[in-house]
Amino acid sequence: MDRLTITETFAGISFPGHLHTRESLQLAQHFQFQDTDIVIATFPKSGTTWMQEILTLIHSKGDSLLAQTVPNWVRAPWLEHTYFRETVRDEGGVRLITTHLPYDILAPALKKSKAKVIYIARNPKDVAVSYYHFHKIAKFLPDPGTFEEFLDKFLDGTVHYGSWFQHVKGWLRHQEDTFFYITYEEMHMDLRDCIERLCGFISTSLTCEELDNVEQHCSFNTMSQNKMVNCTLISPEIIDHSKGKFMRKGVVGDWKQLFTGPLNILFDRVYQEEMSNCKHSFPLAQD
Ligand code: PPS
Repeated sequence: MDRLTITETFAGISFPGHLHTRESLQLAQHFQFQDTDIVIATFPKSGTTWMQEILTLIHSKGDSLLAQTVPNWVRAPWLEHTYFRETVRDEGGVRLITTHLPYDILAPALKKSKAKVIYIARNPKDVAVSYYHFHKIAKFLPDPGTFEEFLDKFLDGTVHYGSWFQHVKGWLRHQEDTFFYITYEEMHMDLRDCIERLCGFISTSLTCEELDNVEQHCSFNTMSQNKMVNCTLISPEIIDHSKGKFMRKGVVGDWKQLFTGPLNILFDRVYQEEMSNCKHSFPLAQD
C-alpha cells in the first residue's frame, strides 16, 4: 500500500493513510479482545518499541532468538494498521497487541474483555522533539516545517494521532486492575525494576540470569543494532534512512536542545491548562 500523502480522518483525529484506512480503524474499534491479550498503548514516540522488546524478551525468558529474527510489528502488531488482521494470531495463548489509538475509540471493545493494558507515557516535551525528528525521516508523515510550527500543531492536538494531552488523560481513566501505567523515564532510570514489576503484572517469574538477559537485550545499544526493531528493514521509499535514525538518541531531556525559552513558557502554560483537571500526578513537563 502506498498512500504516502493521504491523511485519514477518524473520530476527528488525523492518521497517516499509508498505515491506516477507514476500514482498518473501524476494525480496530470493534476488535474482539481475548482475556489473555496484552495491549501496549502509547502516544507515538513514548517508548512503544522498547515495551514491545521488553515483553517479547520476558515471554521468551530472556532468549533473544525471537527478538532477533521476527520484526516487532509481527511480534506485537499495531491493532489499527491495515496489515493487522492478517498478522494477529487467532489461536489461544498470549498475544501482544500494540496501539496508538486514543482510549475513547477503544474503551467499549476493551471493556468487554479482561485484556491487560500497559500504558507508557513520556515527558511530552521529549515526545514532541522525538516526533518532530521522526517526521523528517518518515515519508508517510507530513512535512513538519520548523520546530515552532510543529510544536504549535502538537499543542493544538492536530498532529497525526491527535492530542498528547487527551491521549494520556483518556488512558488514565482506564483504572481497572488489568491496567499498568509506567513512564519512559522510569524505564530509563531503573530498567531492571520496571522489568520485575512488569513480570509481576503479567504473572511471570524469571530467574536472575533471565532478568539479566532481558535487561541486556533491551538496552538502547543492543536495540539500535537489532534490525528487527530499528526500522532499517523498512524501504527508503518509506523511511529516509539518510536523514536520521529511528533509534535516534534514547535519552531523557533532549527537549532542551530544541525548546527556546519562549517555547518552553508556552508549553508549560498549555500543559497547566490541559492537565489541571487530571487527577493523576504527572509532573513530567517540568523535568
Ligand atoms: S513509535 O514510532 O511510536 O513506535 O516510536 P516509539 O517506539 O514509541 O518511540 C521511539 C523513541 O523511543 C526511543 N527508544 C529507546 N530509548 C531508550 N532505550 C531504549 N531501549 C529505546 N528503544 C527505543 C527511541 O530512540 C525514540 O526516542 P528518541 O528520543 O527519538 O531517541
